[in-house]
Amino acid sequence: MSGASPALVASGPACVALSGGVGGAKLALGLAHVMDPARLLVVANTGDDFEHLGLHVSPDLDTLTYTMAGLANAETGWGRAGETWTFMAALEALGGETWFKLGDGDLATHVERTRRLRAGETLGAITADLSARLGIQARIVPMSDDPVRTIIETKDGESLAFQHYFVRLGCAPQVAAIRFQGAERARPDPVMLAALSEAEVVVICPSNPLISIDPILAVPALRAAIEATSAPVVAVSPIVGGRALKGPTAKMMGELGMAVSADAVAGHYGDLLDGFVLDTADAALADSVRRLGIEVLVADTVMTSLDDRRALARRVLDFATRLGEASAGPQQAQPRT
Ligand code: FO1
Repeated sequence: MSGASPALVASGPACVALSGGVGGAKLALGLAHVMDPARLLVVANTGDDFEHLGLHVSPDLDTLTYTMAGLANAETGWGRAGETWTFMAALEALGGETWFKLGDGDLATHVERTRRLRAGETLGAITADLSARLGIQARIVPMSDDPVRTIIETKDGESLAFQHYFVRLGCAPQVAAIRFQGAERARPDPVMLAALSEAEVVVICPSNPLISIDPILAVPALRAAIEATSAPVVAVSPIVGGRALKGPTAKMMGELGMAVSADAVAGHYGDLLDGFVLDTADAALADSVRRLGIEVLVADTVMTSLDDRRALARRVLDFATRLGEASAGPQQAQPRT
């Protein structure tokens, strides 16, 4: 945003958002449109990352970056719009692995990220530079520069790297457990910890809680910083009317014995939350969420247009700000114990 007053920009991000894939990126874009984007820091899940064809692929970082840059493929929710597939066709002809589709433009991202990682740059530094080159003013930060890999333990005893479960096997295997390999040793970027200490609002975007948000919360110092922040923490339900809008969220929740409902997601995040945003279709669940000690906003959470994203972002920020003011009240806001 040109001409933003130095005080505004220098005061650090007012909002820290946690995001995974498609749903989260949509709200992150909405947030960037309704506030000073220089005060928005989006923490991206990297548990989906994997080595493929000798390349380091970071799907959720790329979905976020492409979405925030207006380059995302709206149909698939991943990769770039207007893609060509010459590389994939040539690879097929050579008998290479083509189950994970890499468009020609998208391939440039993986080649350049891999080159820079091998040259010793951190994932965070590379992400900041690629974002700046795409004109993105909000900050996109990987949850850690250390490797964290989501592993799906299936009911027939297999351990699957996430993309093999999600893409190669099309989420067919029954999930028995989900692990985040390396999370216990992963350190968050200090930029994120500083942002969380200065944040006025923390938003958990409507991403899959199990495979997009849980990996982020599995980074110990990051979860601790969210628990310690005096900023209100608000999550937007990824489940509407008992269904996930996209992806395997509902199937995985069911297989893990969770109720496939918006209030089950609120319970899953538990005492991290000050507020939860339910879709109007789930207004009847408001009391069961309030009984968890979590304030509720009922809103239209299905985002199909950019206006929907902006409208939801504005409502979420207003809701969180009201919670912040309410908790600030006469006594100073107490850091979460
Ligand atoms: N998802 C698919 O279902 N099929 C694909 O071929 C595929 C390729 C792909 C390439 C780059 C990228 O950044 C994402 C890609 N995805 C694909 C989506 C990806 O598996 C998911 O976006 C996340 O890992 C889960 O949100």
